[in-house]
Amino acid sequence: GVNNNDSRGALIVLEGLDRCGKTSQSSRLFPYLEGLGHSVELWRFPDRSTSVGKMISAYLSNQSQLDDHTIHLLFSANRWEKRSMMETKLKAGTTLIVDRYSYSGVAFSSAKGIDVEWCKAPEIGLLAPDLVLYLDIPPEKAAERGGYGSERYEHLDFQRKVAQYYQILRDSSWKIIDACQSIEEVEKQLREIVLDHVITCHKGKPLSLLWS
Ligand code: 2DT
Repeated sequence: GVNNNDSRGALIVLEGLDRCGKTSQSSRLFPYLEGLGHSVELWRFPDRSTSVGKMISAYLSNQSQLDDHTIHLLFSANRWEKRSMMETKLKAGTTLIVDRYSYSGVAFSSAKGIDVEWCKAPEIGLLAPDLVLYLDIPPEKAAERGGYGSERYEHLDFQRKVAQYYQILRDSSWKIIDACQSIEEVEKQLREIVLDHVITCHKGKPLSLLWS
């Protein structure tokens, strides 16, 4: 690898509506960075493999019902249970490409009518991403892409609300990518931005915490 002992990995988060292309783009970034000799892992939230993750998965597939606040805290707990592993990996020089993070947590729960600040509170102290890539697509366009699956949030009306809350959460550090472009064009733009950030983190940019 290209890492020396004291260089850390980058925490790179992909966000966006359902069907915006996050998952395919994450899986394209992975071999790209690996091919350049970087240590890299692909993560996603919710992580459905843990016991908390299994509760979340049952909820999303409508096999269980939970109060909106309760499921919000479970999504947050699912990030907290991975926090120390995340820090260990980053400090060991591994770059993490993460498909959804706290911004999904806040945007989706706020879209149900829960107060934004309440939604942010349990996320305070989680590791802040070095880079947030927002794959921007109008909800109507996303809905046209092979349609939604059968999970709880996969409805146009709800996705419209989520888009509004992503809008409120985004700050000037986010990189907004037009996700209506071809897969190849989006991939090309992501590669440039991501590589730049990986190198900055290797040079010793300190880790920071949410929300900052
Ligand atoms: P996937 O389809 O990407 O597996 O997402 N969600 C996700 C939340 O409501 N809160 C969260 O904290 C996270 C990470 C977004 C499953 C759905 O779960 C939503 C879509």
